[in-house]
Amino acid sequence: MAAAQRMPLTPFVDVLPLPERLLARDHNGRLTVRIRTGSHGFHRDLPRSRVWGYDGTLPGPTIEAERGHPVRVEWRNELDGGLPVIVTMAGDEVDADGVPVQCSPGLSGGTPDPHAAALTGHSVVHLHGGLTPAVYDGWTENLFAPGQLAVFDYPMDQRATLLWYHDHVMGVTRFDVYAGLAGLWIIRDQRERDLGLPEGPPYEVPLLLQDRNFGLDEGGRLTGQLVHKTDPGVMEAFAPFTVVNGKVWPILDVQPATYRFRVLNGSNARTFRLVLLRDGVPEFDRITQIGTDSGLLREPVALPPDGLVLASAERADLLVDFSDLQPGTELTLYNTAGAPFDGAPFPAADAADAADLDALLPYPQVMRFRVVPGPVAHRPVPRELATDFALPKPEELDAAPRRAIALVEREFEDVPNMLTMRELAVVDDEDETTGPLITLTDGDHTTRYRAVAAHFEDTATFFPMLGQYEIWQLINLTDDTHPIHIHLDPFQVLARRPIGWEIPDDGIGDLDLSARITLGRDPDDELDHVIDANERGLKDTVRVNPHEIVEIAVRFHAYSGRYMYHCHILEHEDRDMMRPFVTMPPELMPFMA
Ligand SMILES: [Cu+2]
Repeated sequence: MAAAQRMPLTPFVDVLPLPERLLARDHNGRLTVRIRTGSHGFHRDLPRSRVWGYDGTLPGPTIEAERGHPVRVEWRNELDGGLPVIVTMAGDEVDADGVPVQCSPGLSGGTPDPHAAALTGHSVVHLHGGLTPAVYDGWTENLFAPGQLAVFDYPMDQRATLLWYHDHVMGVTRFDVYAGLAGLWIIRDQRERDLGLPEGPPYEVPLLLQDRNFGLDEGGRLTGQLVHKTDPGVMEAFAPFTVVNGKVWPILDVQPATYRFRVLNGSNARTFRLVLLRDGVPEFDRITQIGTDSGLLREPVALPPDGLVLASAERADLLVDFSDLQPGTELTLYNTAGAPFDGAPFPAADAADAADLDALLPYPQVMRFRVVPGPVAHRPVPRELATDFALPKPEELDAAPRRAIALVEREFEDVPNMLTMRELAVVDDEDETTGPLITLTDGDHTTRYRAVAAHFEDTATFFPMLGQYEIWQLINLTDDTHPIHIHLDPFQVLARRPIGWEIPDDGIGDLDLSARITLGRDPDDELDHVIDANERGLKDTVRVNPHEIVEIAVRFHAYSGRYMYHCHILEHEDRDMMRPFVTMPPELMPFMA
């Protein structure tokens, strides 16, 4: 483990900003959001940064809506000027001192990517987690240029939860979101009010976690220029500075009360594993998780012993009790997840020492809470939360179509790796043995598959029928964790199953894939492959760890059309880890060719 570096910016000096709230009910459900170039201060000691933001701000305004009350948003693209991010690939993975270049600011000898510099601000907005008709879902190729607008209708016929809206442009989502195009969207409903959960300030606080990097001037001083830097060995940008609601390492004054934190990991690629320390000791007992991606869990749960893991796009609804603490008490939130994240554990008690340059985690600090004088307001945690969902019944799963998807990384010499989702079709004919095959062996039983789709533009092969449960098997044949997101309806995690796999040399071609997969634990595999208690809710993004098959049950119910599913590591999504699927009403299925 390489030693920690000195922090180039003073931590915990900027107050945590709270994004502007845009309450749909105050505008009769009709909102206008201008997508604009803006100027943003990431830290007290940094020059201001040029950004792209919704309403020109970073994060964008938090839109708050009510279940059952539709919201119409006029998204006006008023961007001007080029992409406010310098995109570069450094020449080497480490600098002259042996420090990984992604742990440092500046370009590390890389040249600015001219194609990224030439981007002029085409946009399309996706409401992540929204039950949205296909025409308003933000199809990745349906762009609107500066000067154009899109009017999207969001029915809001879904459970209360924290969603987020962000850019989704084909091939460049990683740059547009990094430039600032992300904002929160909260849906509220009567169930949450009946439970007496905090709503709005001061006790409900959104926390949008991201990582960012900045340029250096000739004198080696930080500029505010946003830099998206990769290197020849790591295709994702893992930036050294953790930003919460747009500020690097902020501080929040809290009263001795119970707070509700709505946490989103909005990073391009970095996974967070959050640990709260007081005087160097983990403080898990004061944290209760009540909700996940698609709203309330059935019952409150404690955090996993190593900390709260959130991969890109995952959310957590937390109650944190500060009511017993004296004014002046400080608690610091740390991240212990190395990058690229592979699920490897890290003891929570060591969180303050989690800095690890080799794991591209130079500064584990996230933010600080400081207790200030105020009325003591302890709020009990409700024992029962959601009552509106259950696991699918066995008979519903017996009839469920099963779909298999292999996650595959194809390596190239001179361009970034290509990550694809290989949709697999069962090969029924025992005599069919020519060409590449994928075999999945479970004890005495072997299923043979062939890859039938690899790239986003390949023909759609998934046609889920509305109202019917499906089981999707996500098979990870890479060494990293991938957060897989499915648009439209949420899903439930049925199983995490350890696997071993072998891919022969040259086994990963363009559409071709040869692999031998065996259910059961690989001898070198140290992951526990459990479903965490906080994953037993309705999810829209699930982590698929190395050496693992994740099985989910999903049922699309309301809207027909062409949607997407993809890895939410934006560098993967943009390098082809995304595929379409088409939901269809049952009565149309007989007419599908
Ligand atoms: Cu991925």
